[in-house]
Amino acid sequence: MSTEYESAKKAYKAFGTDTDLAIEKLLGVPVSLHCWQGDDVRGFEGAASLDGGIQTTGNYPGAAKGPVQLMQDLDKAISLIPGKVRINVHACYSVFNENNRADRDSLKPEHFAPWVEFAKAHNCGIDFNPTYFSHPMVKDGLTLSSPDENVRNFWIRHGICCLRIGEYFARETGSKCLINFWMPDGCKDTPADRYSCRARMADSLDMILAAGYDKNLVCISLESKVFGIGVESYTVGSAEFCTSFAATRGLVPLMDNGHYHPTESVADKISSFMLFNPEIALHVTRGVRWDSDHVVRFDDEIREIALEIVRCGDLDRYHLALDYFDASINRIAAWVSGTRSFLKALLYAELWPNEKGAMLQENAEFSELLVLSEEIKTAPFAAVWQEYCRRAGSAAGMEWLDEVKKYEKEVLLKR
Ligand code: RNT
Ligand code: ZN
Repeated sequence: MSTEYESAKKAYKAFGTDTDLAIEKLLGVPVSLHCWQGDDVRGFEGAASLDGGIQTTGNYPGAAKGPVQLMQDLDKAISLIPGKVRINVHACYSVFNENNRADRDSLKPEHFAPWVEFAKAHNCGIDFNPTYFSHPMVKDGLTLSSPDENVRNFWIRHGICCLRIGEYFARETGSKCLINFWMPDGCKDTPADRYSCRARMADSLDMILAAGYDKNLVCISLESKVFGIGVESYTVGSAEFCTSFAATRGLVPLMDNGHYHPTESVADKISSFMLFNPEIALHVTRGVRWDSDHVVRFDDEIREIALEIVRCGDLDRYHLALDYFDASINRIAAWVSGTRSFLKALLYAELWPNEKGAMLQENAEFSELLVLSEEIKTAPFAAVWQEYCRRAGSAAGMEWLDEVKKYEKEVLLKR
């Protein structure tokens, strides 16, 4: 333990927080790492381009091609992230051989066996996402809400396949799998009939749920969105749609903080969801103007979200996942930096004198609350972060980037 840490511990104690306790707590919290940062959301099906209202920009060299490279890169990223992780896999990351190719509506657990192997090697759980984009059966921008019964049934079958795959992940890893449904369905221009689309979406989701799933093995979340590129005027799975559907079917609501109007605060929404749901899920990301998927930074928005996470309930009631993709910088650096920034925010939130703050608010001592909120910002956070990294067996400073640069030279640039 460094002398810097010893003095930081004292400084935080003066604010009423215990740094050792904060570190211990955070070391037990898993963050779900999105596999799609490593290959610009391309997947392993040979998709020509990404659609569904999301886009990656940039052509930094070394993007992973195929499962071997992606898992090798993810392995590198995990080795540089301090703390516990899970892996978050999308259905378009199925691994086929010559004999078992299958379309999205007939995917089987065996197509994901290499992911189970990877998770076992890292002693971590797996979360899963049906892939409702980058596929010829997305017709006129619609999947589960399509008026074409062929299209709709195809995607219903896809959803059901994914339930089985999630159960398989949970059985194999011994850890419950979160299956997150996000559908890009929407319209570029003002629709004439919002209601029918939403009714079909609800009916399709109900048909998927009617196939049944083992609640001990999986939980299902529904992710809302306000708009996407090319679907600017209407998104079927809006906040109200997803929140209401999840609440009435016992699903977990998922908020992606890039999926709201820019002045809306996901931090503000967390307490309401936590009041009415046993568990909630988050996609932690960074919205910049029209894009919802920039690399997470240790910024005000993320700190505020982390503070609310810590203040609103036990950390095991949250499913915390990352969701961003940047093809303009080293993809492993993006993975590691974004995850470390989120972990920093969680540590920052654990160190905040939350109880004291709540008491000051209750007593209407707003001057002191303001001063406390400002003073805590300059508390010796770096020393506690360094100690956290040390206990997690990772480098605290920029040393990890040297590893990434070495890997880039030796592996990525040779691809
Ligand atoms: C898109 C959603 C969704 C995707 C991933 C790839 O806006 O955030 O979660 O990013 O499923
Ligand atoms: Zn998301």
